[in-house]
Amino acid sequence: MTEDQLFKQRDGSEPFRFDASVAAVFPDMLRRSIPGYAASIEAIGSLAARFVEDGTRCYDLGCSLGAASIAMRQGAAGKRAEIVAVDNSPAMIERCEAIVADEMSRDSVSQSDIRVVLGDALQTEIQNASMVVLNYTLQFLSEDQRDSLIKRIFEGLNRNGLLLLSEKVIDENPAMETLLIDLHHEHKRRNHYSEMEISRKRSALENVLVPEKVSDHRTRLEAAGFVDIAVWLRYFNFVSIIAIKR
Ligand code: GEK
Repeated sequence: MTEDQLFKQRDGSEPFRFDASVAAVFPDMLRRSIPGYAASIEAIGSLAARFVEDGTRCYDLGCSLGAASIAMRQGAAGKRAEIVAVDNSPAMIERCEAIVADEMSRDSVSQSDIRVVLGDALQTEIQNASMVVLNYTLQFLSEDQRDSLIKRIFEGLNRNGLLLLSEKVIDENPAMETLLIDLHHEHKRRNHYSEMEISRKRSALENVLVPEKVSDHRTRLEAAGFVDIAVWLRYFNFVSIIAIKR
């Protein structure tokens, strides 16, 4: 795994983009930056085993290097579904294609294929879906785009289909928000990011990653039609939510 040293060089004045340098260090970046990331991938596998149905599609929107798609494929082993992995970053998709091809050649037990697509999640047609994953992707869209994507996901899900939505959030309580940010930064320092790297990345992500409150996510999911909604993971200011279409 190549070590993420991006913000040792970059000063954070340029907005964060998912370019080739980010794609090259991405697994290390997520592992050291997002508390609970590994748990989210593990749960995606377990949820796929329960929710993926034969003859349906699964979507991984903002798939990056395909970790969630591979977890879905492994979890859904024995089912024949099509997993559609979409990302609008050419650098991510180029690497994702190679990783997915390798996974499919090594694991021939699973009968589900992963189709890797360079494209915008907002333009992706969602149909006959038993499971949709938005693992830390919605936070990069504008508010209007978030509303319309969640509505389209609801419409494209089959009855009893599952949406998994993971996000960075802000706390309702400003004092707790300060504490949670501080705990997150401490987590990053423990994972060998320096104070300078943390602060530069924070600047680069300003207005690029815009977190909302858990209650905003719940309101949006309910407005789209979801009734059964639960936060299943929270680690500092990172949450993962599951919602089932009834
Ligand atoms: C994982 N889910 O490893 N359409 C498609 N992709 C997009 C869009 C869009 N409109 N906007 C952003 N992206 C992954 C991790 S990373 C999370 C997801 C992070 C893509 C973007 O190119 C990037 O690859 C991904 O969403 C977000 O489980 O870096 O914090």
